[in-house]
Amino acid sequence: MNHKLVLPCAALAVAIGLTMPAFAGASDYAFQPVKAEIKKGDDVTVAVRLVDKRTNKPVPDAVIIQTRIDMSPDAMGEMTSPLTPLPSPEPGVYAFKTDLAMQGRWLMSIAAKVQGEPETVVGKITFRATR
Ligand SMILES: [Cu+2]
Repeated sequence: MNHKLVLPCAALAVAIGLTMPAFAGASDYAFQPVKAEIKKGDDVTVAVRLVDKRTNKPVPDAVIIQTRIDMSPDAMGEMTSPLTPLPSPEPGVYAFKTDLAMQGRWLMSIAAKVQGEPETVVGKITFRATR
């Protein structure tokens, strides 16, 4: 490699790395509960809306790569329940079937890939299972 090019290239890489988050990043997106209170029971639907915080618009066609729901907000992090994806009820809404066997708070962790966003978008959404 030409010696004189090494430094400018490194400087450019640093500049790009520093300026990118100002334009876009995973923090531009947020997951929100469609309905934060759900009656406890088997085969209940939990749904989250993914929004672009810059425009407040829902974000459709994200690829959900990881999900988990557990009772960690009520100190029962080992109490989990399987999540089965359901067809999206409306653009930007991601729904899952699960069993909320116990009354209390359930934390859903979700990771998604959004079109045009290189970073993985993650969310933590609390649902309250009621009697
Ligand atoms: Cu529990």
